[in-house]
Amino acid sequence: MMRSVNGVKSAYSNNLTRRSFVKTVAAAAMASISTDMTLAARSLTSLADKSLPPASRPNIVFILADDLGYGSLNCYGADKKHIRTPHIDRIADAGMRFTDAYAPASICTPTRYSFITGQYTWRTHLKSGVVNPLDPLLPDPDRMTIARWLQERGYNTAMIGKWHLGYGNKTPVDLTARLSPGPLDLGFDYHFGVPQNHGDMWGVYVENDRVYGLRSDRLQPYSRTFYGTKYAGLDAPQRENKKVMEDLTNKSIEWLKQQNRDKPFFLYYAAVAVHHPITPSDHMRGMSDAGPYGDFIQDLDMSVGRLIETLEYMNLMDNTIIIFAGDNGGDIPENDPERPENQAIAHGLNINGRLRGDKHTIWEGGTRIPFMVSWPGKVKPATVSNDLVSVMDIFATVCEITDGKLPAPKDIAPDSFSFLSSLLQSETKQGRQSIVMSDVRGRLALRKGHWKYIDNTTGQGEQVGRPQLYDLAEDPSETVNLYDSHPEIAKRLADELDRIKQVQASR
Ligand SMILES: [Ca+2]
Repeated sequence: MMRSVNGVKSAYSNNLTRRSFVKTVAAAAMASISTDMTLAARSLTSLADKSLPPASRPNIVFILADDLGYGSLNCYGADKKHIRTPHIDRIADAGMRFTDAYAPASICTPTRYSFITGQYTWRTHLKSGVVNPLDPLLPDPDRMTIARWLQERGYNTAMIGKWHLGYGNKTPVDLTARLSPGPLDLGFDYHFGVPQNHGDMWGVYVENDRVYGLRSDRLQPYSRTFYGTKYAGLDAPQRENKKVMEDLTNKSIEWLKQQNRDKPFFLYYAAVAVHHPITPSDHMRGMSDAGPYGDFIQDLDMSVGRLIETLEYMNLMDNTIIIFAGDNGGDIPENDPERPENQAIAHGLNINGRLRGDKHTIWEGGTRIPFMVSWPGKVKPATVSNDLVSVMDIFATVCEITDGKLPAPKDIAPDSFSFLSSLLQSETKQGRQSIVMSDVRGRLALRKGHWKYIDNTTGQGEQVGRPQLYDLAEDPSETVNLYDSHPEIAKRLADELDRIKQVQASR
């Protein structure tokens, strides 16, 4: 199962084996006999019983990468001569890797909204684009979220990392006041966040409902962000771009170290890598063979490794589901060969694999994402699924895992389909049959089976070009528009897209 990556992975796994062995011996010596027997019994049950108990409480760690392309991991085809991603690959080795997973949109905010609520973002007032740095909280605190769902079932919950869903209830948000409503009002017990991304105008972290380390309400804006906007100038510790991944990972590890076997936990870890600005850590600089962008991908991988290692040292892995996903496709800046993304391409890295388009676009390169799930004793190691799944589906899947059934879609997770049957390779496949995706302007597309229909109306009602139809089985790079030659298929998909738009819940 473990492949040798120029010796990297084999050495890593040997180390882990040795560490795990030491840890096991130490744990066994310390544990009381009764605890030991309980653990052994639980472990035997999970191995023998492939059908899920009516209610189970595994720990859940969801790792969301930012702007990570479909071709930017070794387990999704990136050549090891360009970049090395041994830790993320290990999740695929230990569990199931999905080939046809989608973000609900090709930009940051809608994917994060849909993960938390199980609802398409275009059902809200946000018909295109993202939440801006001074916008209020997008999710309605009265709506059930995945975090509150788990909190109500006894989980400790935390959101650490890129938030990008706004704070407060007015525009512009008062950065020096209490940032409420926010993540704590959506079911998270703890929050340590980067408001938008590590290049944003806030320049600081948020802890729970305050700017982290805020000393006074004095503002002293100076210097400009990556985007040319003035920094807010808050009187608080300023983020250092190249250290943000490490800071977020350290905070996550601190939080994980407070967890134990007695109470389940849910960690939503949202990395800022590999969104621009491309700011690899000092440690990783020059270690990849694809320039700074490759180094930044490897920083992401290193953080994932540190999280997994923590769970392993704490002996929590056997009851922990790890889900890893991208939030949208890789970003390929136009007309600027100096940008690190384009340097990586020049080195030979296919950021989005062979898919057409990139972040912001309606093409597969904008919305098809790396997605994998490990769950010891439940998900068979090193399996690959081509079932249609979405980041938005994690909510319903979690509902089925914790309750053994799904809540009515009218109120909870209305566009979320459980993929538990895919994970467990059940004989009766359920899951979703189609998925809607949107681009930066709110233009929608529908994938059903191997067909993809692209509508030509934006979220603001403008017409762009003509409708399109692609056969992804024959033409995964979306090169030949079949709209004119297959009008009946195009109409069938267009009708389904209309139907999903009209109803309140597509599940
Ligand atoms: Ca993103």
